[in-house]
Amino acid sequence: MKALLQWAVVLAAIAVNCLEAYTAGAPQSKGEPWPKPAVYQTTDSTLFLSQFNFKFTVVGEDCAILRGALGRYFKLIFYPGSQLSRSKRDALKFHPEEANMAEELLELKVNVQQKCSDGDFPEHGMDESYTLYVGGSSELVSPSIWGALRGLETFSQLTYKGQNGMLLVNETKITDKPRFAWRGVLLDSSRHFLPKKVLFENLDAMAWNKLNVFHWHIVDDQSFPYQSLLFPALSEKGAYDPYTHVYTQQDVADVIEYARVRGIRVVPEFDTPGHSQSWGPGQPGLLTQCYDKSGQPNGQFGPIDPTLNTTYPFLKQFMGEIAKVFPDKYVHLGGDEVSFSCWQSNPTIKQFMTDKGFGSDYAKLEAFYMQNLLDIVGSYGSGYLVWQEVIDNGVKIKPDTIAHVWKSSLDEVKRTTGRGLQTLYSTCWYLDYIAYGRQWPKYYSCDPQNFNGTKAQKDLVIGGELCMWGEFVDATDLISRTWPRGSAVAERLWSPEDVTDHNAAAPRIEEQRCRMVRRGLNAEPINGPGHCVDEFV
Ligand code: CP6
Repeated sequence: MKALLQWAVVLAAIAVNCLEAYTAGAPQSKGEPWPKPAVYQTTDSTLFLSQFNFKFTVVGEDCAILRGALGRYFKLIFYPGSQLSRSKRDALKFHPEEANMAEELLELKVNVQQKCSDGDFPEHGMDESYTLYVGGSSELVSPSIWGALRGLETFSQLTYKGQNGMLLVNETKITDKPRFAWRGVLLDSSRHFLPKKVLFENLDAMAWNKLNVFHWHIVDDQSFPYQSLLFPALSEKGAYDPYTHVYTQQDVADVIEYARVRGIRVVPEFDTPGHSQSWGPGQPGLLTQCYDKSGQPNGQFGPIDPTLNTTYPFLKQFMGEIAKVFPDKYVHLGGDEVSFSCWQSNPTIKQFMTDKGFGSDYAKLEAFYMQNLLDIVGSYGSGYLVWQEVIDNGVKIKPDTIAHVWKSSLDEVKRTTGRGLQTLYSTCWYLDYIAYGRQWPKYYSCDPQNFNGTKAQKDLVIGGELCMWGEFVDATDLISRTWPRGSAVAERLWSPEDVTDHNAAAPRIEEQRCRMVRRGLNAEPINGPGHCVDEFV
């Protein structure tokens, strides 16, 4: 009977999949950008490019971020996939005798209008707009360096290899800017350690999809890989391995720098008072002692103990360090999934509840803790995000707090924005969750502003984040599980509201996937059977 049922499920899956069939075998190399630009006019008029003659010319403001990007994009355009051997690269080289095209694109002028400095950091609400003209006199114009980075990505995507192996670009006019300011990826380096190399790969992929926030869920119950300056025992005792499975201060700085020059912010999350088991060994006295029925400590620990007068001085020092180490104005303070059973078992906490007049409402104790934590972090001038429970539990929050909705429908977004809070949406983008068949149209169709609310409420939706929780994800599967399904989220967050037709998007996301593979990323197939032109050459 059970076997029969399994067969029924498999057959149903196949049937559904056939209905949704999409033939991925079409030629993908057309130079269609992903995510789709706000205004995108292209023609059949074609130019060719060669690596011997083409150059970027800086005609506006100049800085090291720009120079670095020009180098990266030159390589991505002419030598995608640094894994290609020298001889294979030579085989792809431009052969003048094949040139029967009328025009060669010799130059792209790059015109950044506002001064950029070598040490600039991307920030929430930065200007990422640009205009790009490719044709007679090609130019990329952007107010800021961040828009120039987005425009260079688009330019690189417009180039494609023609029938005779030459690199081509169509005459095109683009005016572009993001729909949402906050377009994030959550990675979890606690459930499994994620080596720097794979974090870098993921940051590359984010830049290729115009995503701009790396939400680093760096520690959690299972391990504490962040090597703290002030409290080194946290990772000494809480990391899976205190030598190999830690992010040193240098590692953290390297990740922030790799992201920065790509216009990506790094927002760390230190999730408390729950999800904090790994803090216990390195900071004795921080976690709540749990008691058994006979009133004896049972040797287990619960969430951070909100009643001890040592808790807040520790948090003040620790969060002070975090505010210095991570330059972004925002830090994520967690506050999700706090289990009350250990708090309920502890006699000191029971007494504290009585003294404070909380009765038996432990959400009030959680709110008390979060209140103190928010005041501490606020005193460092940081802005913060919290998971939705913190709002649901009625914590008095600063008006600039960002609510992060992860477990409820858009009704919750209606509520949080109704209370005047900026809101970030993730519920529909749990990409660590996998299933058979084409899943991306579902991610593509989810719109964080698709609730019944006022214009003011819609404007408070600052964007969204895909979540890649780490229980079943490590360096071996992180990339293929995140990409290219994450590209579906990226287009939803960047492109205009009316870009919603997943049938029209299918050949374009197919090209984006093949582009990422060509650039050396292990992005998985998402449209069923097919192939990428140029694969395995
Ligand atoms: N870890 C933390 C998690 C989750 C959350 N917080 C989570 C909950 C439910 C699902 C997936 C992940 N693993 N710290 C919730 C925000 Cl389905």
